[in-house]
Amino acid sequence: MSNITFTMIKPDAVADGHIGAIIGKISGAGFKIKAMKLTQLTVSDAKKFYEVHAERPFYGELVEFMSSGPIVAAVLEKENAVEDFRKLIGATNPAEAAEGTIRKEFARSVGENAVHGSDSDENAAIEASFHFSGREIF
Ligand code: 3AN
Repeated sequence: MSNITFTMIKPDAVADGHIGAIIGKISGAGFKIKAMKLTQLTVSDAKKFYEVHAERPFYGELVEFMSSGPIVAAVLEKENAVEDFRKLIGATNPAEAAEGTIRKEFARSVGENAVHGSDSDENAAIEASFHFSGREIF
């Protein structure tokens, strides 16, 4: 599982009509789609998914935002997937994201920042199984 990462196209980017453009960038960068669905997190799903941030001041806002509308969840495969995907999405704050990155192009703000990308191989596996059963990953 070390060549996979997990992503979500967040409610801001879905509402802004960027699903197609973001998937195009992901595919163009050489990631293979192993699983994908349009879904919506409940408040309790979002709390659980972002549990590591429970003590951060923005946790409540993050949970509210991430459960506010549909998202696209996906599992992606590529050599060095976690690191390469984080490069493709850019810095958490779009104002600091490099030119050409997904967040630079599509994010609204540091909180509503268009896409999620796993931060480790271990979390990629945990996050993928949070959203997909074995038979939904190809
Ligand atoms: P990243 O998504 O770049 O790994 P994390 O793990 O530090 O960033 O933060 C997780 C999510 O929490 C971010 N994607 C963003 O939606 C939200 N977030 C991070 N920092 C802030 C902040 N200062 N204010 C509001 N929301 C934030």
